[in-house]
Amino acid sequence: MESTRNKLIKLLAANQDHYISGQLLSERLNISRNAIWKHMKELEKDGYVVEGKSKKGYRITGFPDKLSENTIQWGLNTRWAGKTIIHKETTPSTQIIAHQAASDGAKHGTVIIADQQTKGRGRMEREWHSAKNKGIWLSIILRPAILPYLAPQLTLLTATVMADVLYKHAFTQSSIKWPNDILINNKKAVGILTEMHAEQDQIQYIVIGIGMNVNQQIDELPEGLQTIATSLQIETNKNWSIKELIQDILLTFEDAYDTFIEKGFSEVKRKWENYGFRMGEYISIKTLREQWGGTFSGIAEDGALIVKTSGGETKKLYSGEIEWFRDGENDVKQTGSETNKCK
Ligand code: BT5
Repeated sequence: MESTRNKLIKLLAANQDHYISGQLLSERLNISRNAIWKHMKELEKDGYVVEGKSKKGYRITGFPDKLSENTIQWGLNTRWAGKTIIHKETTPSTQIIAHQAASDGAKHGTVIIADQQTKGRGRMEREWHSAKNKGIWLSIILRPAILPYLAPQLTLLTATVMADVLYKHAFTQSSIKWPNDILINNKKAVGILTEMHAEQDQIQYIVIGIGMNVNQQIDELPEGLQTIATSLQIETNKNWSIKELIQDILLTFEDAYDTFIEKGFSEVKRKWENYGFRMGEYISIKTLREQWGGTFSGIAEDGALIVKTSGGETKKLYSGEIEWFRDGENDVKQTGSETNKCK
């Protein structure tokens, strides 16, 4: 059931340019006029500027910049993504809260967002740097009716969603580096972490974590990241609205997810391959046992990377060290790993 606050926010958002009477609000929401007044006071606490005039009613004239459940839901036109939002100013990791909420029964589409993470994590417990108010640190809880082995497809789907959002904001050069990094100008701007809880071949829930660097200046990134990471601010020299980007991500995600559930993986695969970093090029691969190379020719249904060797053999890669960057271009080697670490 949608909360009264959500309904109120929707009504106010749809009537931004005129007053809406307390009477009408109380009839629509089925609560007293005094209760409406109390909700307005709560919105003011969040930083909204509420104009209340006797005989005319209420109108919102000022919108806060900071993140909260209300500010994100204001103007969020999704059907299910982000209908419940848990916002924290600071938390070790939104993934931890999401797992807890999901095991307590949180609904499909519940979103956890933090201004700052003190123990943001990447795959294999790698660290994810998540400075206060500088980026998007969020987790989405999903309850898809798909088989657990298909879960990696949701990581790939999320990567295409993030690439689409960037493309829409004129980052036409962004690419997806297998399996889950989004690059702008060859530097990582977004990371994705998928964690799953499954029992007896049934997914209980999946948590998709998205980290996106937004408003960091270069010297606000840790030294070790300055040559390999970037942010929207670094790329464009302007400040971005984190709230609007979150809304955009949730809306784009919802559309892509619904299409995926309805029509399957083919659209995700097409999009992913379109954005794929070094697609069609020669890549060099090093595993514990051997070193080999071939042409990166696409992704498989199970999320594996497909490589065609010069001998004409097609191989699937799930983990191993890949030399993505040519000599001199960027002196980092990056490690690919199992496409999904499932809990
Ligand atoms: C990832 O892991 O890229 C997944 C990152 C997921 C972060 C989100 S934020 C919300 C949610 N809550 C969490 O606690 N996590 C998720 P991986 O592919 O393992 O990459 C980790 C590596 O990326 C690190 O070892 C660094 O080299 C690099 N890195 C760390 N912080 C970064 C940042 N802010 N921007 C770019 N690269 C970063």
